Amino acid sequence: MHTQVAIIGAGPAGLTLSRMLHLQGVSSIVLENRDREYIETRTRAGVLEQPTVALMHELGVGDRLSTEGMSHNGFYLRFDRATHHLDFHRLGGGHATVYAQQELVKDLVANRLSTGGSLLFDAEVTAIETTADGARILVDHAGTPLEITADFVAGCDGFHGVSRAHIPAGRLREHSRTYPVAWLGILARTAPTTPEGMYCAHENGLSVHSMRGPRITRQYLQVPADTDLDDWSDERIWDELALRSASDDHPELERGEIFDRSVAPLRSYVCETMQDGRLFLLGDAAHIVPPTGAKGLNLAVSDASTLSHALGAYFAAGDRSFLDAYSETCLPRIWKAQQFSWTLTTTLHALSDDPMDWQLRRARLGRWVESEAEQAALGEVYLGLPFPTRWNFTG
Ligand code: RFL
Ligand code: PHB
Repeated sequence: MHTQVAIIGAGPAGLTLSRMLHLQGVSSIVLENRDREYIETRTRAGVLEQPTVALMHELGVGDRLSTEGMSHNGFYLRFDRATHHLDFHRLGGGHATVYAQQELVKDLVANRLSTGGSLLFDAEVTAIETTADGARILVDHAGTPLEITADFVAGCDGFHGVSRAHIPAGRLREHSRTYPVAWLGILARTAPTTPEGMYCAHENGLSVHSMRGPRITRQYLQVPADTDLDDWSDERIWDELALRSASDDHPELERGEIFDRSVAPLRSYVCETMQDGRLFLLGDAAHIVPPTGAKGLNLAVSDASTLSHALGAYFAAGDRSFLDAYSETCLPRIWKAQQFSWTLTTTLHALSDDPMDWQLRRARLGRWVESEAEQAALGEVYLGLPFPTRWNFTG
């Protein structure tokens, strides 16, 4: 089987890339080692930047996003028992949209299948071989070996995928930071705590109060990195969420049935370079941000935008310059998102017992709520910096 671009992984990066290539007349095959139901129900991100939403509309996958996505002007911050709204829309225009990652994945999968896309589930890539003018991919397709040849390979297989290891160690510069904390995330049947998402900084640690609809909330607790979910009963989760979000200006947190729970580590990681010959890395395969600030999925989509543009230029006019510049085009935006996530992470989490650290964090939080200049700067990144390059899909 031959294709112009073999895409490893059907997450937001791989599926978005496949759709964009299709619109540019470039063929691709998406290889996903999980089944369709698994990737369409995996609970993960929820906040989409403005450029991500705009792109999804251009790609013809914005219908449900328009009707079911919740458009937010900013977010709430709560500390010292007081609630503050950071209204980024008022300061600079734009909105963030709350829409579950698995819903976006469903929309992209449905679109690719209905437009003749080649998407193989239960297809685990076991080996990648690249030469100067192509690539060979070995796949275990539900127990049957399969070989695919391609002009290019897009490694969209997440942080634990196989494609990053294909770049020779000597060419790879890795930057990594792990945090001593994780996020315990739940989905619960309750009304949203605040009309838009909220971060609460408390001496016990961060709590985050987001939503997935008028009666479904997504909430997170900072917990130690080695947390065992079995140690967290529903009552303990609600007690801790209530304690960390207690305020003098809002009623106590509503409790309800918890129907999904997980623990995710916090990590910052970037690998430079993001390419080697015919192989390109996108999304979590190349970089990870801690979830504070909600940048991961959006970075994956931004990389897909940059690579589809570069591949489009190559296949349309034989111009390799955008492909050659892929890493250096992506990395400045990735580092700005890393910096933003790191600032939010270190300001909102309790990462030390030193009282001076808390005073420094409070001072920064104080500036964020009192200064419109600080809010405008935060808002620019939260709502989404422009994508580095973009194919014009409208015309
Ligand atoms: P994905 O989504 O991990 O997809 C990779 C896919 O590759 C497949 N795969 C393979 N397929 C074939 N052969 C192999 N050998 C393979 N190895 C792996 C996997 O099965 C998978 O389907 O990567 P992608 O596309 O780069 O997307 C990245 C995002 O998923 C991730 O950054 C976000 O979920 C991060 N994130 C958030 N991002 C946001 O933008 N906004 C948020 O609000 C937000 N909240 C979050 C988050 C991540 C979280 N967790 C669970 C880490 C909240 C949390 C709690
Ligand atoms: C979410 O709604 O899942 C969410 C909200 C804020 C974050 C991360 C995730 O920082």
